[in-house]
Amino acid sequence: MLFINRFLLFLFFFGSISIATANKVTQNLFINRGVFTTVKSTTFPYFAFNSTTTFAPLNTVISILKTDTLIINVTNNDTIKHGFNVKNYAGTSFTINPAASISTTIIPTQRSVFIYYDHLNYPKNTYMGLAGMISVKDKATDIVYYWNLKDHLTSYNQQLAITNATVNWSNYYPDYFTINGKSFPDVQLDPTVKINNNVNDTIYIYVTNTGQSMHSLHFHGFHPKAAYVDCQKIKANWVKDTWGLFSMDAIILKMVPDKKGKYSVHDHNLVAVTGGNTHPNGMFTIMQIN
Ligand SMILES: [Cu+2]
Repeated sequence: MLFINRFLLFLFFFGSISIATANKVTQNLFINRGVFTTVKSTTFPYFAFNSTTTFAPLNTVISILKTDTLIINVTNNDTIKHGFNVKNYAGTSFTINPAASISTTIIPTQRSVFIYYDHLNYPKNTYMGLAGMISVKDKATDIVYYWNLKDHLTSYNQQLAITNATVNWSNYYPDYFTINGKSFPDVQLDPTVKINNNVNDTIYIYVTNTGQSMHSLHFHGFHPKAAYVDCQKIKANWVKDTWGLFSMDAIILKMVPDKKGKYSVHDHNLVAVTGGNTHPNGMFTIMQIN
C-alpha cells in the first residue's frame, strides 16, 4: 500500500512535467537604419527593429500566447552601438555592437503587452524609431489589434541621425503622428489597426505609446475597459471613452460593441490628427462594426 502511494506521488510530481512543457517561439530582430516617408511624402532618417535586414518603418509586432516561451534574437545591422531592453521584464537589458547579436528569453504568465526598445541615449534611440511591442494573447482565436503610437518632428530626426547629436526636448513640437508607422488614411488599409468586427465580438486592442508626446485616444460609440495596464496613471478595469497615455505607457483595451456602424478613434489632442499641418492626416482611424 505504501509502495503504491509512493508510486502515485512519483507520477503526480514527475509525470506532469512533460505535459506542461511550453511551446518555444523564436523571433529574430534586426536593427535597421533607413528613411521614413510620411503621409505627405516628406522624408526623414529613421530606425526600426525589423524581422529581416531590410528596413521597414514598422517595428515588428511580436505576437505570442501566454503559454509560449519567447526567444528573441537581436542583431545590430547598423554602424553604431545600440541597445535592447524589454520594459518591466528583468534581465533583458543589452548593449549590442555593430554586427553583433544578443539573445534573450521572455516567459509570460498572462494576457499582457510589453514594450521592447533601444534604451541607449534615452530617449534619442527610442524616439528615432527603435521601440516595438510584444503582445501576449490568451488564446490563438482572440480578436486582437495592435496600435503602436508614435510622434515625429522632421527637423529632430534629421539632426539626431548624426552620431552624438542632441536636441532640446523642451522645444519638441511634433509634425507627424503615426499608428504602426502609418497616418490616416493609410492606417485604414492596415488590418492590424482598422477594427472591422461584428456586434458582440470581444475585441482586444493592444496599445503602446512609444512616442515622446502624450496621446489621448478618444473612442466614439463605445467605452472600452482596461484589461491590462502598464501605465503611469491608468488603473486596471477602468471603463472610459478617452485614454490618456504617457510616453512608454502600454495597455490592453477590451471592447464589446453593442451596435452597428462606423465610429472614429482619434487623439483628443487635435494637433495629433494632422500630418505636416494637414487635417486629418494623423492619429485617426475609423472602426467598422457590422
Ligand atoms: Cu472624439
